[in-house]
Amino acid sequence: MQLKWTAVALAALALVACGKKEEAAAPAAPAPTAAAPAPAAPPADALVVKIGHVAPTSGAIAHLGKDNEFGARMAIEDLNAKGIKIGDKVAKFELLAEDDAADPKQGTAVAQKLVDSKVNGIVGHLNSGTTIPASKLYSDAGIPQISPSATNPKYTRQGFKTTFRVVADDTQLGGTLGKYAVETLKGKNIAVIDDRTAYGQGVAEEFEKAAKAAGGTIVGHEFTTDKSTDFNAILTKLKGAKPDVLFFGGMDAVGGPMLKQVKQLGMNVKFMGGDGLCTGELAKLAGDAIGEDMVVCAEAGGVDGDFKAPLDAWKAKFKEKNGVEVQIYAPYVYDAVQVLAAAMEKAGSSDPEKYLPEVSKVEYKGLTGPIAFDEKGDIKNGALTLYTYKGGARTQIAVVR
Ligand code: ABU
Repeated sequence: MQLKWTAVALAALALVACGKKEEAAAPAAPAPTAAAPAPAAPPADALVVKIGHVAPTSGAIAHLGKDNEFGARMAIEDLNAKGIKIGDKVAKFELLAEDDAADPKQGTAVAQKLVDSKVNGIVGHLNSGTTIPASKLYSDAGIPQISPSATNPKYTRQGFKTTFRVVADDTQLGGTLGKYAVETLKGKNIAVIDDRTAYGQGVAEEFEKAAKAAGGTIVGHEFTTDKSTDFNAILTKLKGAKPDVLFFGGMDAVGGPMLKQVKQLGMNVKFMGGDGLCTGELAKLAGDAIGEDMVVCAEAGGVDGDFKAPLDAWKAKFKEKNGVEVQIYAPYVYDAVQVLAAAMEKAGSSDPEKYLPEVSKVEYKGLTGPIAFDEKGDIKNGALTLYTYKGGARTQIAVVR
C-alpha cells in the first residue's frame, strides 16, 4: 500500500512539474532515502488550502531565499502529515512558492499572481523592500500575510489589518546594536554604510540614533547599493576618519566582499550589522577577512530556555532533509506557516475573512518561542540574538530582550 502511494505521489509530482508553473520547483535538495516513509494521502474530499510563499530564490541572496522556502516546505509537509481538520474537513496544504529576486517590481508582480491564484494566506516576503509594496496588494485582497524576516518598521505601520511579523523590527535591531557598539564594544568613533534599501537604510538610521544617544560619535555615513562589489572609495574615505566601529546596513552578499576590502585597506574596526549580515554564509563570503570576534551582528529573534533543544533538533532535521545548514530565518518561516494553519483550525475556516481575526489573537507555541501579535501585527516581546564569528562559524553571544 505504501509503495502504491509513493508511485501515485511521484506521478502527481511529475504532473505538477510539467503543468503547474505557479507551484515553483523546490530548491535543490538531496534525494529522499529509500527508507523515508511515504506521506499519508489526504482524503479525496480534503479541503485544499493554498499558502503563498515569496522570497528571492534567484540572485545574490538566493541562499537566504532558499533557506526560507525550505522552512515553508517543511511546515507544509508536517501539517499534511498531521492531517489537521479545518471545520469538518481534513486540510490538504499546498505551497505556491514564488521568486521575487529581492526586486520590488518583481515582488508586486508575483504578489498579484498569488492574489489571482486565490491563496488563503501568505508567508513572506523576505526583504522589506519587496514585503512593503506587496503588502498593499494582500491587504486590498484581505489575505493575511506574515513576514518571517522583513524588519523595516513601516511594514506593520501602514494601517493594514492583514500584516503580521514573527521577528523583531529594525528599531529594536538597530537600537540594540547601536547601544552595544558604545557600551559593550566601547566604540567611540563610529562609521556607517548603508545600501539604500528599505532594510539597509532603516536599520542603519536606527543604529546611528542609538549609538549617538549612548555617547558615540558618527564620524561618517556613506552609501552603496545591494548590487555593488567595489567599496574602495567609500572605505578609503571612512578610513581617514579613524573609526573603531564600522556598521553596515545591508545583506551578507554585499557585506562579505566589503569585509575583504576592509581587510585589504588594513582597517582595524569592529564590523557590525543587522540580521541581513548575520548569516551562516557570511563567513564563506568573507573568507579569511572575517577575524575572530571582529563581526558583531544580530538575528531579529531569540530562542532560549526550554525552546532551545527542540529548535536544535529541528535544525538537525533541516540539514538532513535539505543538505544545508539553516542560514537564519527558516525556523521563523516554519512557524509563520504553522500560525496561519492554527488560526484556520481555530476559526474552522480557511476563508481569509473568517480566520484573519484568529491570527490577530493567536497564542502559538512555536519553534522560535511563543508567538502572539500586538495591535500592529508585530510579535509581542520580540527577542534578538547577538552573534559573532569564531573560526569561521557564527557563534552566539547572547539572547537579549
Ligand atoms: N531583515 C533583513 C533582511 C530582510 C529585510 O528586512 O529586508
